Amino acid sequence: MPIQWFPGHMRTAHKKAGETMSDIDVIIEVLDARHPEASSNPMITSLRKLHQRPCLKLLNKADLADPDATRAWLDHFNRQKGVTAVAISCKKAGEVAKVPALCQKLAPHRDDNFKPLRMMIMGIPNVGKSTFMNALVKRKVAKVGDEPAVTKSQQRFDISPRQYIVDTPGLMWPKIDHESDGWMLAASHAIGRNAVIDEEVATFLAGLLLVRYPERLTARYGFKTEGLDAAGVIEAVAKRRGCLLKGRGGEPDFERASLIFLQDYRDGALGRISLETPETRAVMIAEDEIKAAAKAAALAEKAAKAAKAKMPDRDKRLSSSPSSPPTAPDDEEAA
Ligand SMILES: Nc1nc2c(ncn2[C@@H]2O[C@H](COP(=O)(O)OP(=O)(O)OP(=O)(O)O)[C@@H](O)[C@H]2O)c(=O)[nH]1
Ligand SMILES: [Mg+2]
Repeated sequence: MPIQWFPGHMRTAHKKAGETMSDIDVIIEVLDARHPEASSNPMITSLRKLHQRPCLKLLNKADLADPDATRAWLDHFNRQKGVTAVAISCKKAGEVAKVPALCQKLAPHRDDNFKPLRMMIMGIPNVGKSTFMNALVKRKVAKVGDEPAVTKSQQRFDISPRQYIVDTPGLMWPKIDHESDGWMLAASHAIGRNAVIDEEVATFLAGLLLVRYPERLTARYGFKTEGLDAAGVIEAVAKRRGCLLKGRGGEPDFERASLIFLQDYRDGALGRISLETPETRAVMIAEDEIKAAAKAAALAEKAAKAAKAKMPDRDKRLSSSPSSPPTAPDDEEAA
């Protein structure tokens, strides 16, 4: 089942974000550097385009992402109109401190007490928006936590008479188009736990790591990956970490092993991992398009069969006759 998560408070938060944006100069969109496109909320893009606001994309948690993939993503985003992209880690104060100057470049006319630079932090849940705000103002003004939807309302902080910043609640959107985006978001804990099954998310992540980073699995858990499938990886983690169901003859506890595996990815214990690159994303989109076309063709065929089944017998005979017009009988030709 594809993952969807759009709780009610986000609809309200989206409306409020649109209202606040009218009085904002630059949008700071925080993305997860491990899957920046999967963590790009199309509703945020639409809002900023509607309000014609420049955007600084922060590929945050770069300390957890594969540096090669991050470089490729920066090239990709920096080619987009009205967008500047940088990779940072909110854990590094020096990287955070550079951000206001980058925003100032995007709105050079807003640089005095009468026209302060007005910045707004936006993004999906749990990408580090509030951590960024705290790091920027060097104080714990916003609550943070490693779970989605910690921030529930907007909060403004005046950095100086010339600059202020607004933190906003994490926003998802009503329908995630690509199924694998939902899995990536869930793996990185951007989706509420009530909307996902951890074992399924862990199995998705295991499958991806088997293809792209098998050596990390061996390095972390000490098992060889040859011949294993995704479920086999979780089973092997269960055995290595002693996750066995009590009184069931040593059967693996998939649930507990899944949580350990997901936490290892989220904490960076598996090393620096990116779940997508511009290339893998292009392939995924092409594959999804082929699947969608096949599904549409199957539906059309089913609809045509159903329509034919409803036809009276005479019409059925006509509709199954060749499409070229029947030739006239010899005697008509002669006449
Ligand atoms: N490793 C790493 N962890 C980070 C970074 N930035 C934030 N985090 C962690 O990510 C988790 C989420 O941070 P928050 O700042 O609460 O995220 P948010 O985007 O405000 O989340 P919501 O308010 O729920 O939308 C916290 O556990 C942070 O410590 C980073 O650059 N690197
Ligand atoms: Mg927050």
